[in-house]
Order: sequence, then structure tokens, then C-alpha cells
Amino acid sequence: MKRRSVVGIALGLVACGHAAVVSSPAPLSGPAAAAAAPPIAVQATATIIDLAGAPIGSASFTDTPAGLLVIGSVSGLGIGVHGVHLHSAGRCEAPFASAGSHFNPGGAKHGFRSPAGHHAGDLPNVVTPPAGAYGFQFVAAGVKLTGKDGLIDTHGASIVFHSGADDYLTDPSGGSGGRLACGVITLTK
Ligand SMILES: [Cu+2]
Ligand SMILES: [Zn+2]
Repeated sequence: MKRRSVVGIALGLVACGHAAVVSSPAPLSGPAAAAAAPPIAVQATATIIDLAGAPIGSASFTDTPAGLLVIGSVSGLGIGVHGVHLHSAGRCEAPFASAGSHFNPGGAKHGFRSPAGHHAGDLPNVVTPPAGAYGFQFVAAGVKLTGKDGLIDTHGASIVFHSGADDYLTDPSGGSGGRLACGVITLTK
């Protein structure tokens, strides 16, 4: 009998919870759900400049449980496939050698296809249209902005777009050619 009464109480609690949800004017998904679980705020940004120093895009950077979320847009790269990477120095002086090598705290080799890879700063290629802005969104798994092995160390960091495709294998930069655009990654707080 005692056990039976416990079950009864549990069912009563479930019923009460259910009733509260049904009577709520707010839907379970949509704006109300978003308000209940606010997204993690953007923690760093970059203004992307071309070889002439003109701004051609921007990006935001947010630490998430999955890694570093990178969201942005860029224009003026011309039609084609372009390698993109997080580089290990926060300086964008044309022709952008100043941005240093790929962010690589683990001492790996370049490329998603490399048996000894990949650099933490390796990102998927972008395929840009002949004109207009191109939006991109990536998650760099295992990368975080600050702290031990964080992206933004004493040398800072940058995001770099290359003239050609990253083959995801050739060390140290996937054979992706010259550097077309660069943005210094700056913490927002
Ligand atoms: Cu690069
Ligand atoms: Zn790399």
C-alpha cells in the first residue's frame, strides 16, 4: 500500500507539471524558448581587411561547448575556393605574413586529411561568389579564445583568407597560396 501511494504522488506531480505547460500562453519553441535559454554572447570580433587595407568583412567568435564558433561575412575575394585559417599572430600588415602560421598549440601537421593533423586553426574552405558578400559559419573543434592553449595569447590571433583552396593535407598551409584578406581577432571585453 505504501509503495502504491508513492506512485500516486509521482503521477500527481507529473500531472501538475503538464497542466502548467498546457495553460501557459507561451509556446514551447520559438521566441519564448530562446528567451529562456539565452545564447552565449559573442566574445571576440575581427574586421577583415584586404591587401589595400580596406574593410571587406567581419567575423565574430564565441566559445561554445563544441569549440569556437566563427560567424561572419566577407566580400571581394573573387569567385573561387579559398582556404581560411585561424593564424597565430594578431597582426594584419599586407601581404599578411605578419599574421604568422596557423594556430597550432598541439604541434600537429596541417590539414583535416593529415594523419598527423590537424592544426587547431584549420577551417573548412569557403566557396565565394563572383560578387557580393559571402556568409560563413564554422566551429573550430577544441579551440577556445583564452586560457591555457587559448587562441588569443600574448601574440594575439587573426583570421586569414587565402587566394586558393586548402587541400587539407599539404603542410604547413594546404597549398592555399597567398593571403588575400586578414582580420585581427580582438576580445570584446
Ligand atoms: Cu592561413
Ligand atoms: Zn593548418
